[in-house]
Amino acid sequence: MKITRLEPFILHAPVTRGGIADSTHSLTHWGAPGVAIHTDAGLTGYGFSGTHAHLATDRLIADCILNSYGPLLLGEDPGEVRALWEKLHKHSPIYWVGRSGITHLALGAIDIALWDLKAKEAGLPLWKLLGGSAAKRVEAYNTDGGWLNWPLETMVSDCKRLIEEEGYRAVKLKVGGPSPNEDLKRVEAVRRALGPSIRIMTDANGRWSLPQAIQTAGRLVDFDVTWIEEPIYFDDVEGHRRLAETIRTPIALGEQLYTASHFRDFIHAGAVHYVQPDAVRLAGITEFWQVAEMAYGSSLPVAPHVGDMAQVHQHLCFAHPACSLLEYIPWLRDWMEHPAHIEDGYYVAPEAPGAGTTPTRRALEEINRI
Ligand code: 0YR
Ligand code: MG
Repeated sequence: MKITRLEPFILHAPVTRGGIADSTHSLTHWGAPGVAIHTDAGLTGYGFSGTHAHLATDRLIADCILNSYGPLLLGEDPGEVRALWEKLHKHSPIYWVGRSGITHLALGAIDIALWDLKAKEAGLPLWKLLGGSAAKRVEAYNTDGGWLNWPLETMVSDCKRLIEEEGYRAVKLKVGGPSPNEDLKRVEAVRRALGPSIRIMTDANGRWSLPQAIQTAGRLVDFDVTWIEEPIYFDDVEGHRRLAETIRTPIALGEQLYTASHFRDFIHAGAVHYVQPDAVRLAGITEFWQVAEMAYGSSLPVAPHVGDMAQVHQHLCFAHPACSLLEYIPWLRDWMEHPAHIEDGYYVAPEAPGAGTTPTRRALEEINRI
């Protein structure tokens, strides 16, 4: 099989209730700039990144896919995905201008499309190609009830609905708002409404300084939260190490880290407990696997961030032993051929061949903003 053509696309899907916010980001749409990789066998692989749907920037990613990496892929055998990853990752004219950021997101989308092709060629869902089992339990925790711009009553009733009507046993709440007391009041209100056996994750999206985090994250232990995510600035290894030594609540992070070596620094420093790689910010499934292996070897659980809205990560969780808990956010549901499916709080192993990344025809024809 040979690669004959690359065809970029840009999907912009509306988020819940027209707009969500955490302490650092606010957005109206989720972006999925990506690529269809066509072959002479008639099979097409799809892969995409995850963005805040900024059209000019998504076009840079699509352009990088097509014009920077594209010529390196034409005529190649897509089945040689690891060799192609090495070739693309180490192509010096590209990494000269970016070993992270736009070039890395572009490479991630390509890598995912190549794995999608490989699984489709094998006629298997990706998790099976990677050696996973459908009998594995992959629990979903839901992030879509806890946004910082929801009034307290809305957040409490959304979380109650997710637990009582939709069957989740774990939800994530955003913190890091202007008032630490308000943050704590919101977490306390949800804990009181949900009872002691539901798991609550908290996420400050990198907002606090170290002393703020020591003070506010230090008090989350009163509400038995599972973790505090990105308490301080994303890249600060030493700050997270000091915080981990100081507070009792475990630390989760990784959604903003671009490279496996950055994860190694956090892991070796003892600055992270729940490791949260995202295949669409790392350079794809290939680099995700490197991080998951590292975490597993360090006895750390991997709870991926879902910049792909879990379409790919569900496969990786059914396949990798470090992953048994996976975020869920529903924003790409309507634009995917086989949207991720959760029953009674657990992901159901997808049966369709591929990586779960095939957009619907309607998405490609009507939502495509290229
Ligand atoms: C905005 N999950 C997150 C929103 C989410 C963000 O980017 O999607 O809060 O990515 O932190 O853990
Ligand atoms: Mg987060």
